[in-house]
Amino acid sequence: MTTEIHATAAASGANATERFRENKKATASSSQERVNLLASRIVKAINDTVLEEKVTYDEYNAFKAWLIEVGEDGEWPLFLDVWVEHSVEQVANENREGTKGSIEGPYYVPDSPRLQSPATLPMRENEQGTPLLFQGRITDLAGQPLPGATVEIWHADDEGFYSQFAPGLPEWNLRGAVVADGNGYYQINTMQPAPYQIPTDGSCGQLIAAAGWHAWRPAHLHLKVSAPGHQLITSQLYFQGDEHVSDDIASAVKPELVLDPTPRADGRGREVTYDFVLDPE
Ligand code: MBD
Ligand code: FE
Repeated sequence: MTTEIHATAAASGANATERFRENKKATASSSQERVNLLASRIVKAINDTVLEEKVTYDEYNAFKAWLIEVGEDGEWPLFLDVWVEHSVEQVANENREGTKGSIEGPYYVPDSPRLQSPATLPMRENEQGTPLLFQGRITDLAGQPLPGATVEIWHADDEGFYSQFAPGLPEWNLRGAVVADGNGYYQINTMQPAPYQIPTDGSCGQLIAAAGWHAWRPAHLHLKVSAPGHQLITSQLYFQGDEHVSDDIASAVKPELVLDPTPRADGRGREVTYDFVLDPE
């Protein structure tokens, strides 16, 4: 069992690293002045911590060993997305007027199957969990519908596993790009995701245990919503009643992003309506 879990964490880290390299190839280059500013501030923050907290050689060497392991485990995407991305997202979206954004996290895969609304996400015949009908409207800031808008959605299964980052799942399980109808409405049939626990046997898990933190993110749907002439928004939605909504290890919950699904009239799981509002380009 331990080996199985270890293999999962390692594979997940390696996949996330590989994905990042593929997706984010074309990064803008910063000026020498900007690199100097940012690198100097980060190095200074570390040195200030060492001096103020009187860090010992034992602690310095433990830190060095841990950093080496993060790389070996392929957990840099996980570490950065859990502990740093939320601030980057806050800065990036501070002037948005429409739907609130949230972090992308390490498990996005582009080019998922394109589906016309109303859609059912690819899932196994015996997919476990509570069915969820997720629906709503995509409009501009003035409330005008945006026909042809697309809702890209990806999320964990009922056990907290993401396809392509855990073994044994079909390639596009619980991933899809759903095209809204002519009135900007989308309807997505999926399965309620489970809360997500960060792999406990990798270097991030070690840090969490050593610091006495917890490893949980609340259950969440990941989304990228777009429409021609409008800014793409990357966001996440959560579920009321989940204890980790107020205690997300990735600090990525905002009150506007918490859903409260209701039981469906036909008794088949739950449903919830959430409208997206996109800022102009
Ligand atoms: C996730 O599913 C996630 O969304 C983030 C941000 C980090 C780790 C796992
Ligand atoms: Fe996630």
